[in-house]
Order: sequence, then C-alpha cells, then structure tokens
Amino acid sequence: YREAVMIAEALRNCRHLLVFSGAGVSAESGIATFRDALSGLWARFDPARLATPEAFLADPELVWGWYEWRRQQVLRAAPNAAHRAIAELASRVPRLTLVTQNVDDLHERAGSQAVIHLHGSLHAPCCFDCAAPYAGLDTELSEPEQGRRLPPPYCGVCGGRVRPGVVWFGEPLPLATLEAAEQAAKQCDLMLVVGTAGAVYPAAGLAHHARAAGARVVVLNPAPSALDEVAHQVLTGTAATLLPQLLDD
Ligand code: BV8
Repeated sequence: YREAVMIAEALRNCRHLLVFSGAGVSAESGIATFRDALSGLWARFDPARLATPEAFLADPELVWGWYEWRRQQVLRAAPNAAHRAIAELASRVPRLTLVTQNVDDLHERAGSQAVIHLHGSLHAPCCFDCAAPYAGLDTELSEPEQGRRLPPPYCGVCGGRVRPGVVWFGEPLPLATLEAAEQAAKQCDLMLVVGTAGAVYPAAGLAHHARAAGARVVVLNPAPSALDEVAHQVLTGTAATLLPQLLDD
C-alpha cells in the first residue's frame, strides 16, 4: 500500500505521464491475452506464428478467421475500470501520453484521446498488396465460439486480399508512430507500464528509453514481467484494481 502512496505522490508532481499498456489491461474486459491459450480452432497454434505475414499467405482463411473471431470478442467487450482510470488520469496530470500494444479500441471507448497504437488495430483492415484501407467490415458478427476459417474480403482498389490492420511479427512498426512513442518515453518523468509481459520489441524498449532519460518507471502486473528489472517499482496486482487506487490516493 505504501508503494501505491508513493506513486500517487509521484503522480501529483509529474509533468508528463506516459502510460504504456499491453493485453493485460483488456484482460478484465474478457479479451484473452496472447499468452492465454488460444481456444477452439486455433488452440494448437502458437500466436506468434499465426500473427505473421507468412501464416496469412500460407492460409489466409485460417488467419482471417482468427482476427474476425478476435474482433467479435472486442465488439462484444466493454472497457473495464483500468481503461476508465487511464482515461481519468489524463485530467489529473498536465500531460499524458498513452501508448498501447493492444489492437482493440477499449482505451478509446473509455474516453482516452490520441491513443498511440504501436501494433495497429483490429478495426483498420487494409489491402495486403496495395495497403488501401478496407471499409467493408461488418459490425454485426456471428462467429461460432470455437471459431472458423473465413475467406478474407478482396480489396476494392486492386483486387488483392484484405488483411488485418495490425503489425505482425517480422513487420516494422509504422515509423511515425514509433517515433512519437519514443519521444514521449524520452520526455516523460513518470512511466506506468501496465499489463504487459514486456517481451515484444521494439515496444518494450520504451521502458528502457524512459529509464535512461531519467523517468521513474513503475510496472503494474499481477505476475513477474520482463520489464520488472528496468522498473524503479513493481506493483503486484491487476490493472482494474491498482489503477483506480492510484486515483483515490
Ligand atoms: C520488428 C499485433 C523488425 C498482432 C503484436 C528476438 C529478440 C528480440 C526481438 C525479436 C527476436 N526475434 C524476433 C524479434 C522481433 C519481434 C519480437 O519482439 N519477438 C518477441 C516475441 C521476441 N518483434 C517484431 O517482429 C516487431 N517487428 O521487430 O520488425 C523489422 C524492422 C524493419 C524491417 C522489417 C522488420 C513486431 C512486433 C509486433 C507484433 N504484433 N500484436 C496481433 O495482435 O495479433 S504483439 C502482440 O503480442 C501484442 O500486441 C502484445 O504486445 C504482444 C504480447 O501479447 P500478450 O503476451 O498477450 O500481451 P502482453 O505481452 O501484454 O502479456 C499479457 C500480460 O498481461 C502478462 O504480463 C500478464 O501477467 C498480464 N496480465 C494478465 N492479466 C492482467 C494482466 N495485467 C494487468 N491486469 C490483469 N488483469
């Protein structure tokens, strides 16, 4: 508890707060994180192998079905207390930058603005060949619980296959997005690392940049993470429990 009081104190005095979120923030909205076993049709796949351009080219229907099943989960989910607390924090500090690794829109639906999505979004599909945005996704999905293969739609501009608007393993992050995140990491004086295993780069590198630039780095996670070693403080607990507490102190 003393730890939380120390952080509440740091929050009151901070100029620029950087919040860096991972799949753990959406866990309490019922959205499975990468490390939770995949279910149904994809149970036997390794997500890091499925979230690649190679997997999509090898079997577009398997991969597109997986993303549509995940998009349905997001459409059916609601932001939780962690998303709401992060949105509320923006009115408690002079400046807040929110950088997320998540591909859902729960931060936005909780009221956060100008969210930096390092790994893209489930809601922004584009053409695999010409990158033209695809606007034809249904918002009413009826994917079976155990999932199914689905042929991806075709691009209206070039006829290529539509892909999810996410950054796959082996693909570069959008440069401007990454630069904006790295800028915030270097300028912030307090960084909250919430709900991420911190295993994926270059995203996880933001905590190292913030620490090197003199910011106070605090990890919030129920389990040990790869970023505990770069943190000044580690708060053990779930995001939906810990973040609202920071607002109360
Ligand atoms: C690139 C979109 C180069 C897709 C995602 C060896 C060493 C270092 C790096 C590499 C390496 N080999 C390869 C690489 C590079 C690779 C990488 O980092 N691999 C890792 C696995 C080692 N990175 C890349 O490929 C990146 N690109 O490097 O390009 C390049 C440059 C130029 C030209 C060409 C190429 C691209 C990485 C982006 C991948 N896309 N997402 C999709 O979503 O399908 S990453 C994806 O997995 C998620 O976005 C998330 O960030 C990540 C991990 O998922 P999870 O584990 O579920 O989430 P998280 O890590 O957040 O863990 C859950 C956490 O929540 C846990 O800690 C848990 O304790 C906690 N938790 C659970 N419940 C709660 C909770 N916390 C709070 N409250 C709770 N209730």
